[in-house]
Amino acid sequence: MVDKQVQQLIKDEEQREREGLELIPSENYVSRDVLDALGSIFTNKYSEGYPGKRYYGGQDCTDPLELLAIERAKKLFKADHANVQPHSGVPANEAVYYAWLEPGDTVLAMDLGHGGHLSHGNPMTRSAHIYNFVPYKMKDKTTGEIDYDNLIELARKHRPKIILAGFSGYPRELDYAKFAEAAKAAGPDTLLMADMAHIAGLIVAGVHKNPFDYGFHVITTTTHKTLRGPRGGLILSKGTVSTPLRAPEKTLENIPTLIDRAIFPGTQGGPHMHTIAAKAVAFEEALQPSFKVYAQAILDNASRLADELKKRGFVLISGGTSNHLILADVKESFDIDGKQAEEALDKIGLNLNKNSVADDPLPPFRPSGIRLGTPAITTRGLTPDHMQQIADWMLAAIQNRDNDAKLQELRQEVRAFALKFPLPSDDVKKA
Ligand code: DSN
Repeated sequence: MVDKQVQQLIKDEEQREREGLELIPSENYVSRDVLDALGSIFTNKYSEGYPGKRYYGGQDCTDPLELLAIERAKKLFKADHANVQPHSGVPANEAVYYAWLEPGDTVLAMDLGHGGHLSHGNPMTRSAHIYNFVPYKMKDKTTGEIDYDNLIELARKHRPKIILAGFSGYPRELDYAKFAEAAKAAGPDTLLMADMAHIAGLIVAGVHKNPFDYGFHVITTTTHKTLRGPRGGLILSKGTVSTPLRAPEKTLENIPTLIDRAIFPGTQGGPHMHTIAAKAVAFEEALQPSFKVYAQAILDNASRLADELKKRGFVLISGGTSNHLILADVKESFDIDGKQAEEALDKIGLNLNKNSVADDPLPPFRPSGIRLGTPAITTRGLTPDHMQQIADWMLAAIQNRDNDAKLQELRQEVRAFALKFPLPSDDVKKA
């Protein structure tokens, strides 16, 4: 590479990833094939529109590429339609809102502090300025159960146009049948939307339930978390796909077409074809039987890590986990805040993130909790028997957070351990 400054930073990042353990639950390590597709010549091409209906010439290779990605995505999620163009999760969610809602319409979504995502109605976001978000919450943070009676009551009272199931910080499975019941209470025009960004890989592997099996109309997701693809977004839907000249009527049956129009030209311009190439590769990888084994291993590791942390005094929101992520209240456990814990763990090469806990009395930049998960370390090859060691290191780093010599000693231990587990992108280039 001619640019030595950037080259050095890439090398440094590779070393950081290699010598540490990635516990941020929304991150993963992609394969060499995904990286190769992402760094391919498709980045040069403009392709506004959809296969067969582009606004630029020279689409001989982009059309079959996008169609391939679409077919694989549909097969993975059992969807009628896939839009593979969203640049990431927030644009995917915003496009669904734009496709179905009018300004001022109501969306019922999980409260951010109880596990929801910023794009589910946080007042700082553009969507919250346009639409009316009503939050639902957990009934009890010690079990993590959602207050489904209240969800149904809110649906009856506010008649939302969208009921949104999904989260970025919730460690349990959702009861999709209850969401379907709430949609029934809200009225016949209520769109059931699932933001499955965190657990998409678990769903396509069949180790978690698929919301489409419970009457959901739309699933949005990112492609880079448990799905282990490039950074990007994806929208799956049920309904009829058509190519009308004018905007179709806003009916639930027309959702696929409404979503396509909401992505382009509604909210995005040219698709990133190099990312779509990498998504297609990741989808094919996720269709393999080995991906099911991987997804089950994520769950096994998370469950064991939760148990080991509890044994060492970590208070866990919901008492444990049923998915890939764990939320610990370190304020209650050790009387430190999440920022202190994150920084101590960073110093020894265990990367996770500070996180608010339900009804957190502390502010978001210095919250009471930390969030961690197992998708990346499972890709790296760690098994449940390694979780005891990780829990030991976490406790030691927190207890010795003011002892630099001890933290350095722990850093050496983590480095030596991590180097035994290669990155998947180390695979030799395939022909
Ligand atoms: N930032 C992602 C996460 O970490 O969950 C969600 O957008």
